[in-house]
Amino acid sequence: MSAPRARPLYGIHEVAERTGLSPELIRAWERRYGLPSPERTAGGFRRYDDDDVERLRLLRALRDRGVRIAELTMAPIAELRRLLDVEYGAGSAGAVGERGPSAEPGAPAPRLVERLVRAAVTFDVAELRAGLGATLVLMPPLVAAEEVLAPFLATVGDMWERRQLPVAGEHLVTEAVRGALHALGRTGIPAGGPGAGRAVLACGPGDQHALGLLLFGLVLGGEGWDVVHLGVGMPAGEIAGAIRALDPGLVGLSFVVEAGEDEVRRTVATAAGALPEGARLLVGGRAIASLHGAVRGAGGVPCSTLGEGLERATGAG
Ligand code: B12
Repeated sequence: MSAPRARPLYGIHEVAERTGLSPELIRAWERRYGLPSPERTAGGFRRYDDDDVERLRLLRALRDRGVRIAELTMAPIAELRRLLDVEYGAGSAGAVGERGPSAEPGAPAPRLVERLVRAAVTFDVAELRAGLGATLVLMPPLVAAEEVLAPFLATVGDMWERRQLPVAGEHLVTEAVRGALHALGRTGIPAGGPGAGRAVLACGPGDQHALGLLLFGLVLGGEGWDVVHLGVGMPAGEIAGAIRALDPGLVGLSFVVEAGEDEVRRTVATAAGALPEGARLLVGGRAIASLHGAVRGAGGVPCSTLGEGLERATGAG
């Protein structure tokens, strides 16, 4: 018989603080792997005990050392500690500090970002491809997208804006990321996983910023969605026509360059009007940051991050 469960103590934000994992990722692990399975208050809020926090800290440390945590779903805490100490030579007490191991200078995600930025700046194409390959092979899609590719692309974008990287460097990076995603088939894994439906993704009318949706496609593909990219600069009527033809369970729109509230509202409402019954319409991108009310009013679900998009895609919260 298992030992009695310790008294639940922490809310999800405190657990996020203690483990260095985002609340979105903690919920995603629970949904995907049942890890951990916290108590709920009468109001439905998650409450985690010390064992849950310890398990999440250990899993984060192992994941940061390149271990696929899907393989550790059933492992007891003692086994996770042993793995970390013996197989990965960490010494669990030291390796898993209050903020979690990604705060360590040697953690893989920041190291990969640094490696990729260096490759971009020096036009080292082979190293760029190798770094992207390592990211996509070693890390679960949400982690690869949120912790490596998004910060990498944001850094490259900032450098390009400040003229620290030529246009050619920015294009090289965009094409390398696109190429790596296609090569690994991560932008369009056929339906069959937990998502098991079709997702149609499009940039708003006149918007040429493709990378946010490319990453969202990676994340959705990892969950089994059959991802169809309509690409950049899509007029509202065209998006609606494609939705009717493709019959998706999920539509994702991105607005990065400011289009104005009217255009966002009109595009979202037109897409919402074409949605099949039960399908969801998620809307993201920096240009909707102050337009969440307008997006909701037009029938869309505003999303601030890729993790939130994934949560909304599956209906979990
Ligand atoms: C690269 C870039 C471009 C490239 C895009 C290349 C490509 N293939 O995508 C090109 C050269 C085409 C371009 C053009 C322009 N750009 Co530009 N661009 C950028 C830059 C430097 C980086 C954007 C980027 O790719 N970031 C990386 C991605 C991964 O992050 P993201 O887009 O923020 O998306 C994240 C989230 O928002 C989320 N997300 C996004 N969409 C969605 C959707 C869903 C459903 C979900 C769940 C999540 C989600 O996921 C991502 C990961 O976190 C930004 C400045 C910056 N540093 O961010 C300017 C920027 C976005 N551009 C800007 C502008 C003005 C333009 C131009 C008008 C001309 C110009 N001055 O350069 C044209 C406009 C073209 C058009 N009509 O769209 C402005 C927009 C400002 C504004 N207030 O509107 C910015 C902010 C620069 C600036 N500081 O002025 N640009």
